[in-house]
Amino acid sequence: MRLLHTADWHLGKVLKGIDRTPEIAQALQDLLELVRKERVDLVVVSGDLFDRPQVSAEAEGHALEFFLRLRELGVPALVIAGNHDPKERLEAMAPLLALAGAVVRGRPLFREEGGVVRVKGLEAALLPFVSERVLVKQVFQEAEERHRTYAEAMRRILANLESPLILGHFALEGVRPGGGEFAFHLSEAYAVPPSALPLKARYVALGHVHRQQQVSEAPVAWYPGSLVQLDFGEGEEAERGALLVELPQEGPPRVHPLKERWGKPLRTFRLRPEELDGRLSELERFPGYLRLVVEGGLSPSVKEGLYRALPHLLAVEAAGVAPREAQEEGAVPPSLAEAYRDYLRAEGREEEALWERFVQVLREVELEALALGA
Ligand SMILES: [Mn+2]
Repeated sequence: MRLLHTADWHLGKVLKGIDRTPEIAQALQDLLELVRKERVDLVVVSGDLFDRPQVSAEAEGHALEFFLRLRELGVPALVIAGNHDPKERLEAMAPLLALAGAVVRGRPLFREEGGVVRVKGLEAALLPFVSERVLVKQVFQEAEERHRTYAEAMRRILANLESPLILGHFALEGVRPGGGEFAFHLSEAYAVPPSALPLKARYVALGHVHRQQQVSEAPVAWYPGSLVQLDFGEGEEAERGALLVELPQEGPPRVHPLKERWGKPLRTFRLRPEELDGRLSELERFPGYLRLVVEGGLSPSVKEGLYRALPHLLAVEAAGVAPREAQEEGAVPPSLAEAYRDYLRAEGREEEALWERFVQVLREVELEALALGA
């Protein structure tokens, strides 16, 4: 059996006013061509089809077209919601997409509830993203078990769903972040230990982290990465794209990263104000989108002149203040929820209700930020 494994499309992504949807749609067109040419049997989409709860009609249209064209090719698909997806909307669309041969899951289900499906003779588990509190509540239903962690809940549900193929949207401990993911959902509270992956799985098709990488050998688990470079924080050279996975009747899967690259490059140029004139032609020629980080910053009028001269310039920042710069590659972003809990503890105020309220507000802010395309 030959799988095409993809994730993190982020249709509807708007980066500083630029709609990236056409670049992502081009990637999807090319993937369809690959499905045909490589005689793919099954397409696997491991979450984050969309960038936020409300996306443009155009973005939604591209997703629907993708599955309808797969149907024309006679190729079924398995789809789970990621943390960015409008999961209720995906659930609502599921019966319609089922007509196109795509099985779509917006929320996690245990095996006995339909969390495991059979497609072309292959058993596959579908584990969409769900927030920590919702998952813990779903898995540990007894009130005295509510202190359990996301990792424990994931271990329990993964064991329940154990199947030859597993789709999941979460960060495995030790993964190298791509830089453009939502930091809170990569934090320690959301890290799943590799030992939680059922050994009997033959291939674990992950989504969530935008840098392509293999994260486990037993069982074999990969992130395909995003289709395009979504954010300046994601390295221009970082691996990304899609994976072609051969799953033989027996023996280990063979995973082939596709060499195709999509979308425009995003590059940050760091320079001193006096270097600007000398490097202007280099900036003009750059074929992608630019961000300038200038030592000491620039006056509003110089900035304005630059934006006029360089239509592909998306941001001018003063050195040292860009928040993303603080996140060194590979560093584990701190969990605000954890930090607040530590603070309360240090203050001698272990008030669970207060902490819960904080997490709730944090989540609201988070959703708001996603809605703004952050
Ligand atoms: Mn994502």
